[in-house]
Amino acid sequence: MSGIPCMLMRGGTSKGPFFLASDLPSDSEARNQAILTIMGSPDARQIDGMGGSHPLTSKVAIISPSNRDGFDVDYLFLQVTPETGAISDSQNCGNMLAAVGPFSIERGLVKAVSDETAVRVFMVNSDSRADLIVQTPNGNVTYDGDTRIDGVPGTHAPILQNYYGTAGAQCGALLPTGRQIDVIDDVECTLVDNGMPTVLMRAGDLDLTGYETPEALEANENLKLRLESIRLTAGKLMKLGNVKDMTIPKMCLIAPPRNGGIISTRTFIPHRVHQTVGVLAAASDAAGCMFPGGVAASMAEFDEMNPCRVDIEHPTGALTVELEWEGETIIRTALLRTARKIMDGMVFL
Ligand code: NQM
Repeated sequence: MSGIPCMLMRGGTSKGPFFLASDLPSDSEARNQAILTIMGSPDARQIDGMGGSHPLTSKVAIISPSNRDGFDVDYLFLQVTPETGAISDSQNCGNMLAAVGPFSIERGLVKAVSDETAVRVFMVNSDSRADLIVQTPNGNVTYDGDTRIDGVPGTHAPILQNYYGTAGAQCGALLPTGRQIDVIDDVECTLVDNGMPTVLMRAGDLDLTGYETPEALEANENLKLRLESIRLTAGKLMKLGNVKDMTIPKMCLIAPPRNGGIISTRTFIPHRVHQTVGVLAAASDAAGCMFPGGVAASMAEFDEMNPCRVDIEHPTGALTVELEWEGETIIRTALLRTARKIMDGMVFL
């Protein structure tokens, strides 16, 4: 039996197999069936496949040369839910995106030009653009460097991400309902989409501190039921339709910052709790916190000298996001990630 070429990569705080689209079946049903076999789903332990038994390690990236003007590659992200085997393309993933740069160079889709190489990515899931700067000393990708990101041990080469067109990418507007606050099931929420549809809620309004561990939050069955009810209504208000089987919107509990950031977060993605925070989720959190009439207004703390460069605190540190506003909307979101090639070889069905 012949295998399928596959590179296992860590992108930011996520991990998963990367494929060239041309190495997978072109029919999407056959492709999804192959992906389930490769990941080992449906099965919570994903014991018979490459999946890591958690949404953050049950992710797949599919890359192809881009036919679009001004882009090098197209990036399709698929989220596999380990236990159910649901495969969703409704969300994007900014963590996996970090590894799209080095993968595209390693597979020869983009030629390394100098010590740094730009990779212009069309993000299929959100119909938007990201430019990545990859370290390529002497024309070769390096993963070694001094950059540390919270949630990943050690240091690695930096990958700069610049996102364009994320405001309203999935919901049509940065504030999909046109309001800074919506009340759902008696809980005040700010519904925001700066690349990841997100529902911001004050942890205190749900009788929490907002500093609980992901494990404690996941063990709170009553909370999970309340959040799912809010999420289903929010999905409709955010023009996403019935989100029952979708991994968006993300549910973010906020609390006052404790370590110099603008806000502290705990994010349900949407049923497990993130050990850190998603990249585009952080971009959405940052944007949502800046609305003077939003749920974060009473607790967000900004650096007056640099109000658009903010740290989003999460369970294991913080993620720095820079937002460039033009009037009422955001035209560029920037942040730093790292990535690593873990394995390159063949995967068997
Ligand atoms: O928000 C997890 C992750 C993500 C998504 C999730 C992500 C993003 O951390 O851009 O990166 O929210 O499902 O990989």
